[in-house]
Parts: sequence; structure tokens; C-alpha cells
Amino acid sequence: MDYAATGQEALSRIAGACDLETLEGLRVEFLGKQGSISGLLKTLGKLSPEERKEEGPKIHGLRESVSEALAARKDALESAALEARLAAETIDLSLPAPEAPRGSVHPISQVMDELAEIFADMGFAVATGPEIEDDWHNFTALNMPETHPARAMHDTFYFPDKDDEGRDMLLRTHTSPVQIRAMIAKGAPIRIIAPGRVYRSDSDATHTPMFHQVEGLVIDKGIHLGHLKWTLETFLKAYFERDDIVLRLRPSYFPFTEPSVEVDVGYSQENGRRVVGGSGDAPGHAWMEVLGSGMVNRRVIAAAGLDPDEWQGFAFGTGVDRLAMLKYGMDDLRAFFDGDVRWLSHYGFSALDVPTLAGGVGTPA
Ligand code: 2U9
Repeated sequence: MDYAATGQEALSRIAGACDLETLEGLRVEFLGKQGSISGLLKTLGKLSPEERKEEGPKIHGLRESVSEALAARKDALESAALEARLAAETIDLSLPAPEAPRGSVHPISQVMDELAEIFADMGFAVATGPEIEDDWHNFTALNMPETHPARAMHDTFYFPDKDDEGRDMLLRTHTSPVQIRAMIAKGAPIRIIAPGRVYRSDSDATHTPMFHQVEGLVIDKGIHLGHLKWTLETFLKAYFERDDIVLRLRPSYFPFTEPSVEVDVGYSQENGRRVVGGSGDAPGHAWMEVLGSGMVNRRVIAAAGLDPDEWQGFAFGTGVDRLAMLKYGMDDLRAFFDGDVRWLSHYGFSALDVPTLAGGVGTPA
């Protein structure tokens, strides 16, 4: 058989294939299971050893050259196709940007980021802890023994079982246990804020069973009420982005602080919205409570394993949801937790709107 002629014909047909489909057809025709060259290979088995020695290398050589030619032609056709596509494709840089992503940062997350930024600037770290707590960390260590009436006031959600140490388990009613844990773990001095979810069995227009708090704790030597007042004033001015914030401190009572102080800010009513600023005693103004605070009770310092004669401190707490409503003008607390996409697209923030003290912690210009 004239393998040279067969080879010539195959190679010239391969060179003439002008698209990948035709080339694939040729591959099947020559090298496929029923292909002509495959057929030639099969004939080798029927030959005598001498003939096979003679014919074998020729047929294998033929198959080799055809398969090399197929690969080379495939390469050439593929690069030609890519070249053609690149030449044809254009990008219109004047087209509008693709539709913006739908998701947005929830106002509560945004406010928590703002709080972290403001307090970081005053040297506070952010501390977190478990939402399922035991009654020692949530109550006892905070100077609320079993019989303390404040325990009942918290409308606590209890779990049916006790933990391994025989303590009642509950959903934390405030973030204070985070700070107890931080004091025990890290000792003093300490400067932390503890933002997070808290739970109380309470539900109406202004209360949801889950809400968000941020609490702050400073423990150091020689800390007094002046440090507390300056810190809260500096925080409120940065948060509301106004210099005319006026604080009023009123004596109060919390089991974990002594003395305890409730903090009011002056505000006025503009277009049906509360606008924080000015003295609450000025014309057209009133006072509104925004924070609870006080000097940490020495019994709490001792419960966390520190010597209250050596270490003093102040603490404060406030509702994040309410802070968000005041700053961004929402009037219904329950909408925070409905997950209504229309509400979220109205009140949500861009993921790129990261609060910074330098750029302003509030709404973008
Ligand atoms: C430790 C010691 C003391 C945290 C404090 C308040 C006052 C307070 C309420 C405000 C509104 C909770 O969201 S709210 O219902 N909080 O008034 N919180 S002092 O005191 C602490 C915390 C931790 C170790």
C-alpha cells in the first residue's frame, strides 16, 4: 500500500480545513475508532512477523504525522478564532456602570461601627461575649443577688436547664456580663465598650424582646465622675456631630454603680423631629434621657477579682436602637427588625460608607 500517497492526501485535507468542525470531522475520519488509519493499524495483527516489521513503522509513522498535523491545524484555527474575536469585541467605556448592589448596611450595624470608631479614638477596645449567659455573670457579679428586685425588673428569658456549674442559664439582659468577663480575664487597667444584642421579655411599640445595647467600662487608678462626664460629653458630641450638645446629670440608682447618674441631653423639635443640641432649659427645648451611668460599685470590682481600694472606674449604658432612631430619624422601633427591603433601602447605608472620625461618622454629604 502506498502510505506516502495516503499521508499526502490526509495532510493536504487537514491543511485545507478552514474551521474546527471540519477538522474534527477529519480526525474522526482518519483516527477515530472506525477511521481509515485506525483500520490500517488493525490489519497489522493479521500479518506475518516479517511483514509486520516492514509495515508497522510505516503505519505508525503515518498515524504520527497525521495526528501532529491535526494538532497543529487545531492550534492555528483556535488562535485565528481568538484574534478575530479580539478584533471584533469592543468595550464602550461611556456606558453607565452596572446596577448598584441591592444590599445595604443596617442602621444598627452602622451605628455600632460609628460607636466603635468614636470610642477607639478615646482608647477603648471593643469587647464581645456570649448571648447565652449564666445568672452569676449576668446578675450576681453585678451586685444583684438572687433576692434583688432588679432581677425581676429585667423580665429575663430563662432556659429550662442549669449549666455544668449548676447555675441558671438565661439570655443576657444587658451586655454588662461581657465586661465582668473582660475584667476577670484581663484585669486592670481596662477601657472597653461592649456592644451587642440583649433580651428582655417585653414587647410593645417602644420595646422589642431583643434589642441592642452598648455599654462602656473604664477601670484605672484615681478615676472620678469628672472623667465620666468628659467621656460621655465627648462621645455625644462626636456621635451627633455637633459642638452644642449640653448634658444634664441627674442622680439615679443602678445596683452596679454607686453613685449612679442618668444623663440627659437638650433637644428641640424641628419639623416633627427631635434635634439634639442646646440646653434643655432654653426656649423651645427640653431634656431627654440618653444614657445611664455611674462609678462602678466597689462590690462589682471585688466580684471581678480586683481590689476596690486600688482600682476605681466608671461605666455607662445606652440603647443602640434608640441612638440610631434619634440620629437618623426613624420613628418606629419595630421596623428595625421587620426586614422590609423598602425600609432597608431607605434607611440602609452603603457598605463603602465606613465611619471615620476624619471623614465624619454620620451620613455622607
Ligand atoms: C460593669 C459595671 C457597671 C453599665 C451601666 C447603665 C448604667 C444603664 C441602661 C441604659 C438603657 C440599659 O439599654 S438600657 O436599658 N443602662 O443605665 N448601664 S451603668 O454598668 C456596668 C456595666 C458593667 C462591670
